[in-house]
Amino acid sequence: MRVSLVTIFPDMIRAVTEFGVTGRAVETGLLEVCVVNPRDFTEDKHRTVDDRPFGGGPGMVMKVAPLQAAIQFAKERTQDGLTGEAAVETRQTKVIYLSPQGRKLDQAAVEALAQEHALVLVAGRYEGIDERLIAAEVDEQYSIGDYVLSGGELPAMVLLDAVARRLPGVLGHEDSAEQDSFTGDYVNLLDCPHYTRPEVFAGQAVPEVLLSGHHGRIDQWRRKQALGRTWQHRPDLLEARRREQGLSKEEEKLLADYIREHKQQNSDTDA
Ligand code: 9D3
Repeated sequence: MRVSLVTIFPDMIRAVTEFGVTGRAVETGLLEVCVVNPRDFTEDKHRTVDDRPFGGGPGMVMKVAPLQAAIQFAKERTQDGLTGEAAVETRQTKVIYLSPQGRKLDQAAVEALAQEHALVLVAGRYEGIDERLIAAEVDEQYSIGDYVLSGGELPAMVLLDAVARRLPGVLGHEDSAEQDSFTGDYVNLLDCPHYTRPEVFAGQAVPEVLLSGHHGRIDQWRRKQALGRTWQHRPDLLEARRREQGLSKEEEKLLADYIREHKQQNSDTDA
């Protein structure tokens, strides 16, 4: 996949392109990232990238001309070197503006974006970008949650990280369990708890079943923990699970057992 990211802070993006799973995706060419700086499209001596808001008030807005030139250049960069059918496909480069006004990014949106050939991600600074530039150049807007950040770079990197992990070949088979958690058995469930050595740590033993070597019982225990923790901490997700995947007879029993044990524990501590 080709991604062009528009930002006045290009160095921030190295956190995605140079580290970990996403760094490897770039290294192996499964993901091509190019960073485009609106400052390089300014024409004045001070290379100005902000402008005053019509109507007055505090705060600045991204200056229109350099930002538009950067977005258009970024779009072209996703098509460089492509001819014929590939160019036709990529002509539909999707332009995404990271914005507090956007739809909340979730895994379903990530899966859909991972199907695209090319993306342009626009990160704003200051109070944001001119509404007419959104109308002229932007296809979709995403927020990453209801809290105030200083700009769109971290959200763009969050989106890019999430999309990159869903590209074919980016996760090795060592992460096949993780594949399941998106596509199969663990959709809309929180993860089960994890343990490693030593067998007793801070006075707490590892759950015995995990030392048993009995893979059927271990899978069942993990499934029960995943269901129980989702019930406890994310009832909204459990509801989505019931609606979208449904719970099997087996899962209903595991969850009922977890809830009964949980309530038993609470009445023990109350007493
Ligand atoms: C304090 C500034 N606010 C005035 C009422 C509006 C505002 C403008 C610009 C708030 C945040 C930002 C910068 N944020 C983003 O560009 C952003 C963002 C976010 O802040 N939270 C969650 N998702 C996103 S996506 C882009």
